[in-house]
Amino acid sequence: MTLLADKIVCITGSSRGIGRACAVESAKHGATGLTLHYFGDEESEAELQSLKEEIYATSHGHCRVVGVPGDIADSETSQKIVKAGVEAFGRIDVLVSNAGICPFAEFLTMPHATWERTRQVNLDGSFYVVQAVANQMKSQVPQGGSIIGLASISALVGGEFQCHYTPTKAGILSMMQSCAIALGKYNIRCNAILPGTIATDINKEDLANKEKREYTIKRTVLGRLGAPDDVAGPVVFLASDLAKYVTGAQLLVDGGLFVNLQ
Ligand code: RM4
Repeated sequence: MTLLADKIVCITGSSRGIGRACAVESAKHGATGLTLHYFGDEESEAELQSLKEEIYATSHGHCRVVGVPGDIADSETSQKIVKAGVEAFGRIDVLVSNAGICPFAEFLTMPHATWERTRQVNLDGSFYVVQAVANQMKSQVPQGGSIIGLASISALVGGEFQCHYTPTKAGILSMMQSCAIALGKYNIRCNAILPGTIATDINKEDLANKEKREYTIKRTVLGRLGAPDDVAGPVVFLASDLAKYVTGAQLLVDGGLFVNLQ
């Protein structure tokens, strides 16, 4: 499996969940360098260390990893990510802008801080890292690369306790559409992945509600919640040269959750 042979891949929010699965799948597909952003607290530090070991084992030492801790909502973090990646590998071929949060909350009583933090991490953070990496992809030789924004089914539909979250996912989808136009001339492709309900830390508490869980599974045509590696495969496809003529596109990865009206 070498869809990403000799590619340098950068992933934000990589220490767990979908980001982690994308890192492992990229190594499996022959990536030689991974620039892995993670939050940097004690928990994510330990996760990153175990991920490094997993990637070393998976790639038989073929894939090198550079970890970059930091709050993605801080634009400095994106500068650090690009600097570390270029110093280690000389270039960035793929960006998976994945870091995100979803603190489920009731709308009318939601503190403004919850809205602000969710917007800062999910949307501002995506903007900062996409812009920083795109500038690198424009200046490197050969020029270009593939940028994948992790939007969501929630870019297309609402959620009662996600009034602060769904606008950020719609924003990421829209950003990829406009960036595709702005960056095509530099051979940079920009696409959005729209995961459905993927069982990870982000929704563990929400899906602990038996009724909500059963409703979601029943509505999902393929009859199960998604797993992180269900998303990693489509990400590797969009990152690879198999998708060399794909830009400005959106790909639902939701087991049929979106279409299943009746
Ligand atoms: C996704 C989608 C899922 C939810 C997670 C937290 O974008 O909204 O349904 O469980 O976010």
